[in-house]
Amino acid sequence: MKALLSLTALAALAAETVSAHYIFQQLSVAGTRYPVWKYIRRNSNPAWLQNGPVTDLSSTDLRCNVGGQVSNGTETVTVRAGDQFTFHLDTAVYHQGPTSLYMSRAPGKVEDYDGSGPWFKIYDWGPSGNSWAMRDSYTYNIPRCIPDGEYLLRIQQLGLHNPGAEPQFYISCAQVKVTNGGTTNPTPTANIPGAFRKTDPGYTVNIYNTNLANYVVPGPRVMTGLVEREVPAHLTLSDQARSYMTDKAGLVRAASKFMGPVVFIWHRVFKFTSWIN
Ligand SMILES: [Cu+2]
Repeated sequence: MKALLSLTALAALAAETVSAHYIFQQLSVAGTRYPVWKYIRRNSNPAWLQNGPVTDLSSTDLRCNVGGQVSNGTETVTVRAGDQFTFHLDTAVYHQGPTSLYMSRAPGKVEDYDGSGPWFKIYDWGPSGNSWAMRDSYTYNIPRCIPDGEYLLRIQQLGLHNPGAEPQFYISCAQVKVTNGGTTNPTPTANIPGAFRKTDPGYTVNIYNTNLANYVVPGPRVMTGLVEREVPAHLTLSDQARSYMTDKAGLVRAASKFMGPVVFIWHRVFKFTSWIN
């Protein structure tokens, strides 16, 4: 019986391992979509494992995927602070869980940077009711306030679909050079590994029997000081409201419920007026 059980477990593991998962493999910046793996560090997994997850919470592979500590010839794209960017996947995300965006400033050239410095978070797509933002692309903006310099721009989707098994981290890092930035050194920050712990409620949660209204996405809080203009116009109203809610600047937070719809309408009016001009 025991042998049969482990055989079943092994078969399940094999099925999970060889089945295609998904990976963030393509970057757009300010409306230009670049070829697959251009400006994104490609993991060193064999082809059949290319879109597999990282699960070891103590591994440096959590930074930029397996082998992602080195640039391995990846080029760096110049972006303006405030620019919109998109990470595209090979296959739409299909494991429930949150998606987050992080950045970490390289001390020098990002092509020489291993991601061992502090990371700050710029956005979370958390649950909405019981549903998750499971998409084939995720779009946000480079914060306007961060200093010029070269950064790793990291996206992470955490697969929580299999309670009891290890949650799965789907990760990619792009190399960006930020220009036209500001003077804010974002806080809070965390190191990777270290930012995600086995005890985090957002990591241990059984998503199928929990009220997700108070779900907290693992990792540091979204950086303070993000302002309205960084909320992409095409996001849904609830996405916009949530992005205000994650900003701990008290004033913005207090005004969020009222300002969300106002900004949403403002965007629409603005789009319309730019269209008729
Ligand atoms: Cu999978």
